[in-house]
Amino acid sequence: MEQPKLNKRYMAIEDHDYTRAVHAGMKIDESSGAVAPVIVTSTTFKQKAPGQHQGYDYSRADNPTREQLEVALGTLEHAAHGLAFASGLAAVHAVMGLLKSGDHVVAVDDVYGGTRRLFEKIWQPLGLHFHFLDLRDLHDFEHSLIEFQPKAVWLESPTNPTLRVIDLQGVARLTKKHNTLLVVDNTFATPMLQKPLRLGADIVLHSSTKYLSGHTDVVGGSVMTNDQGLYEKLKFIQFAAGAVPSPFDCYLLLRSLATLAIRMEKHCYNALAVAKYLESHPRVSSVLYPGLASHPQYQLAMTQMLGSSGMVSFYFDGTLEQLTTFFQSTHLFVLAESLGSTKSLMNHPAAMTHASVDSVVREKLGITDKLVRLSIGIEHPEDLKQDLNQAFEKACSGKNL
Ligand code: P1T
Repeated sequence: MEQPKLNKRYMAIEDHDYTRAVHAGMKIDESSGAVAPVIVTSTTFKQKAPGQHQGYDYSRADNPTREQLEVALGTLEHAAHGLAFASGLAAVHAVMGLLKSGDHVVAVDDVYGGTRRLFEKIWQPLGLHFHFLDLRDLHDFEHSLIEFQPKAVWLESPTNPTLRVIDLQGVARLTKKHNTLLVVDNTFATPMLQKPLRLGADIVLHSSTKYLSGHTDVVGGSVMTNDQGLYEKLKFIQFAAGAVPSPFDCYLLLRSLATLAIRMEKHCYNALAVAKYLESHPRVSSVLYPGLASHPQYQLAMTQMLGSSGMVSFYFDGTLEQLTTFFQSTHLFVLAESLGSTKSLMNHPAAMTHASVDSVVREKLGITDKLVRLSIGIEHPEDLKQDLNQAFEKACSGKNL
């Protein structure tokens, strides 16, 4: 088997991030000496006198297990502050709470379908104005800042599901110039592979459900920032609106974060191997993966990311009937929503994660009926390639061909 070279095309996670991932937010419990995080399930805490407590009065406001997770989340993004939410969309919703009716938002057009739905179905009727744009062209982007004077710019990079890469430093330079808040959804890259705050973002957000959790067993969201004022507002929204994760989910996430660096290393390695395999397959018309030299923003990805992560999309060259057979024929890849798991997953964005996006918009973005999104897990890459291979064969052999 040809080994991808251990260089920037594969991954170059910062040395200390391996250690940070293991130790971030971890503290020995002083009362028992417990090394693993203690799950504090109590919703309420005894007060010595009315209003006099030991830092915790009610778990929606503060909880010791959540606090450990929030320290860990902040540490991994190299941020002063981290906040944990009940889901990625709860985190998005909380950040949107910073804005008010009449404000404009410029958002990347290829944003996760659920984020777009939240913007269009919940926040737009409340008076916010959204402009969904291709943010790859910085000239057009600056023009939109001048035209709409948005209060916030919202982007993902790489985007979901077409894996476009946006120049974060270039965008940040312009949002600073035009005094606009820059929010980056870093779910696909994770802090191991990309640190948007360092590149100039004001707020970084994650669906912790994905790589941060990594085992398809926690729904969560997180928000990180270095800005004290923004943190205080977001902390208030977290407390007042109450979309907090359970202490058990916080514990699971803390446990998962310890292996984030080594998982991401393997996701990157496997994804490059699978992307190269797909690129040479006759039933694949094109592959979208920022780590492939054929990706239009390959150079940019190589400079702003430390690895291309585990998401690979491709266009199936065959009929829809054949594609359905392909989806039904894998043994390792599971046809399921979500991503970032140790297990490999596959998704048909047009019918699943992005079904809520208007079909004309989908088509324009390249989210066609033939687009397949793979979340490459940490299995052996040869097994993954073989699994795809036999599924292609089943789908495209005999009378189906
Ligand atoms: O599912 P939830 O934890 O609420 O996260 C929402 C979310 C936010 N941002 C990005 C980039 C996402 O991909 C998601 C969720 N995405 C999927 C479920 C998916 O399969 O793409």
